[in-house]
Amino acid sequence: MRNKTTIIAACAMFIVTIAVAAYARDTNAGRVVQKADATQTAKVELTDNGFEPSSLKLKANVPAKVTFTRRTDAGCAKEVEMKDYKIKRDLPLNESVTIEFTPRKGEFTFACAMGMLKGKLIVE
Ligand SMILES: [Cu+2]
Repeated sequence: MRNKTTIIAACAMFIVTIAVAAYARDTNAGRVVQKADATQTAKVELTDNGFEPSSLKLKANVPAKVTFTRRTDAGCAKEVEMKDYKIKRDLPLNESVTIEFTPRKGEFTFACAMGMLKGKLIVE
C-alpha cells in the first residue's frame, strides 16, 4: 500500500516537473519572438521627385533599419545624410543601403549632402 502511494506521488511530481519545464520553455520562446519584433523597418527611394516617401514615422527607442535605394541618376543626390545622428552614406544607383540606428523622440531630417532634397523623420 505504502509503495503504491510513493509511486503515485513520484509520478505526480514527475508530471508537474515536465509541465513547469514546458511552460518555462514557452515563455522563453515568446520572449525571443518579441525581441525579433522589436526592430522597425522602412524603405525610402530616391527618385526624380526626391525622397519617396518624404516623411517616415518611427517609434522612439526602438532599433530601426531604414533602407534607401537611389533610382535615378538625375540630380545631385548621390548620398543620404542624417546630421542629427551623424550618419552619411553613399547611395550607389539601384543598390539598397540599409541604415541602422535607434531613433530618439523628435523630428529630424534626412537629406542629400547639399541639403537640396529633404525628407523628414517623425519619431514618436
Ligand atoms: Cu543635393
